Amino acid sequence: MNISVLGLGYIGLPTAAMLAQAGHVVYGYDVNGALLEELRAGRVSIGEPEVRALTQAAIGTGHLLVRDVVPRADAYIVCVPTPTVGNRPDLRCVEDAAARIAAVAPRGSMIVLESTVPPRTTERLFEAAFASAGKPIDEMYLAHCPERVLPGAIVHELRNNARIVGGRRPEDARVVRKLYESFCKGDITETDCVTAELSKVVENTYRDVNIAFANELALLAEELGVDVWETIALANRHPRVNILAPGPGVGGHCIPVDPHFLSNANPFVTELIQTARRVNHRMPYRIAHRVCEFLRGDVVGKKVAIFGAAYKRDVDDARESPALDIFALLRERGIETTMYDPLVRSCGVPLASSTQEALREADVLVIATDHTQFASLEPAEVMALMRGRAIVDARRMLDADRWRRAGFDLYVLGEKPPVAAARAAVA
Ligand code: SAJ
Repeated sequence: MNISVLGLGYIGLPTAAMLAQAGHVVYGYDVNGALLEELRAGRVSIGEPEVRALTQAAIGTGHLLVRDVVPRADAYIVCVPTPTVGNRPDLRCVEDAAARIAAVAPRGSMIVLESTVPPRTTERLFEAAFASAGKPIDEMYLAHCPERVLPGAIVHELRNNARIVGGRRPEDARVVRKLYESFCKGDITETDCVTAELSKVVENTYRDVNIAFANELALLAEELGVDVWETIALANRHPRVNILAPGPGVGGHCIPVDPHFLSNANPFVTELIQTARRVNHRMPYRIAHRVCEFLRGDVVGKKVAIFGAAYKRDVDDARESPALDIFALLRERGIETTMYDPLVRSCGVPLASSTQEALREADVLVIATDHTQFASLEPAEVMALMRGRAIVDARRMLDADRWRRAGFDLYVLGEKPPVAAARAAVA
């Protein structure tokens, strides 16, 4: 089959490469000309190592071809961003993709929207685009097949995850399912468009609500002097309980965004969803507050080092990262703050180039992201560089006993305080 993939980002590029590997001829299109140039030259600078390898192989075999315009094809797969602006969905990229497809799609072609969208978006936008182009949408096969891959394991999940194909009509789902069967080993379930749209947004909202519950428990457990991590581990031994982990907030381009698609649909019946969002949104404030407690309000001349800019462990992506919020909050309070992340290349704030540079003369170290690399930090080396002895571990990543034995004063989110430890670590 000839397939046009629109949007060559975190989802579109590996999907295009996977389709090419499955034997299709894939045309990759993106509005970012610089990205197209890079790909044309065989350079793949975005994505995880497995994604880069798969893409390079697909370009090498000639099955993945980069195009400046959307070509005619048997199938179109849309993987463009759907952000929120002021908590409201911004669907301009989907509208643009729909117009480009409507201009070229021959009769009988398949159109699949993978981008996460508010319920009822797929049919509404594509029907409008085809009406504007003067083409009957009934002659196309239209479906929403939401992407579900976990950043950090994209290639594996693209190949193995179960998929939902929501067709505009039952036959649309049936036809599109065949395309996905050509590269996806997971179960594929057919449904209608709006159910597929809703189920995707619900998956991410469920996770947001679950994490908010864990975060609320962490703060409550601190008040009660109980360890939330032990409490959650014990509760999760119940066969029907699965509470996620507390942390400094919820980042990434999906989970903090998608619940707004539901609360926008009806603000009056989505109170739980909105509250969960607020609980998670305020976590960076709690972490910044803990830092200020260590500094005892005296911020003049003080320095804080934040380790981790990425929104979660072992990814290079800092979109919506709570670490950036903590950074901004500390800076707003007049505290000199540096940030270090071995994986993130750019995130809108200057990053220190080494652990040494970030830690030198720091009064407080904040662990905002639990990158595997940070596990090898040595207390003695950190102590030799820092001026203070205070650590805020928002991920419970460090071996607290070991660091305390080495002389550090640690605050660990949700941990039972060791003793009413005098927070005298900052000189
Ligand atoms: N987080 C916690 N506690 C946890 C788990 C996560 O605080 O127990 C935080 C992370 O640190 C991170 C944020 O939540 O800041 C989101 O991370 P994540 O790993 O939960 O999710 P994403 O955004 O990387 O990927 C999610 C996935 N959705 C679900 O698991 C339901 C993925 O499968 C989706 O494809 C992806 O969103 C998407 O693109 O929609």
